[in-house]
Amino acid sequence: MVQSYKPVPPIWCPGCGDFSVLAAVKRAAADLKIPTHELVLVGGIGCSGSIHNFLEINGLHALHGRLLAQAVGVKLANPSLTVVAAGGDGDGYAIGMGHFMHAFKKNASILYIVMNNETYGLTKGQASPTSQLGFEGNVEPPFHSILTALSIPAPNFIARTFSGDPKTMTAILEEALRFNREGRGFAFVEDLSPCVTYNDTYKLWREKVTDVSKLPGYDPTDRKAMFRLCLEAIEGGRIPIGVMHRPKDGARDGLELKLVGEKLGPVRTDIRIESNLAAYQKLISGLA
Ligand SMILES: Cc1ncc(C[n+]2csc(CCOP(=O)(O)OP(=O)(O)O)c2C)c(N)n1
Ligand code: SF4
Ligand SMILES: [Mg+2]
Repeated sequence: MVQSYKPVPPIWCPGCGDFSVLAAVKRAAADLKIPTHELVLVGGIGCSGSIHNFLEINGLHALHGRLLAQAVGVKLANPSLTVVAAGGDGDGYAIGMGHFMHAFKKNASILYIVMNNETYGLTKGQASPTSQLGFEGNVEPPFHSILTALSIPAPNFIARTFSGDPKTMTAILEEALRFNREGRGFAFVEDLSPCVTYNDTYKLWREKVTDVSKLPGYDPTDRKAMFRLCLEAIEGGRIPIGVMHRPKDGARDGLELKLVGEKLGPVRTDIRIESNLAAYQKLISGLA
């Protein structure tokens, strides 16, 4: 008998920014008509990382900071799947930083959503890599994921959304998922997702977010110009949001196409002994 796991109601605090991400992921998957059995969500560790428990899809709870490695593995095992990795700023930019950097370079066609609340929500509000100076005694300047993403010259899709604007977030997630489903590579979307319990930034962020597409000189195909535009916005005390990079050539450059090709991938490979005996015997005799 096949049994299906039923999603449970979210355990997040009322008003948590992660609710908008949940709604936008649901809406985007429905709009793109992605069958639920073809959608896999790999969650990180943190409040945000429990998102897959609230969706009727295939979910995997990764180790802290290791969700990208596992999501890339899922994609390579079966490239026909739509794979989303989702976690927090602590998960992605602290313990997971090594995987974060390499994900841009590897360029597997997966979507990575980071719910950035500038704190470790689950462990009760300590400073994270994106925390502002002074937050919980933090003496380090905040890490800027968008500037880092833009500094890696790879054909990725890069964007930032705000939980206070779920409609735009849905449109951006749809574009990111289409990008992945066309085999064009890695899509990174950071959502500004306030933690209403330990770092309620809704009011401040609403005042500070700046849609980059409205800035003079906006061109998301021009990496250098976008870096300058975002850096200037940050230095001017603004928080840039919107699509920051979109490769113009439409190349199908996903890692899975280079390593697995158009085939269905290892999970669909016939590994029965009787199917592979001749090849195995040939291999062994070659070693003798
Ligand atoms: C290896 C390991 N180290 C530390 C922890 C403790 N821990 C659990 S969640 C978390 C950080 C959560 O912050 P974030 O990723 O920003 O997610 P949020 O709860 O804010 O959504 C930490 C440090 C852990 N679970 N595993
Ligand atoms: S502690 Fe913060 S991040 Fe966690 S569910 Fe509550 S509001 Fe959301
Ligand atoms: Mg966090």
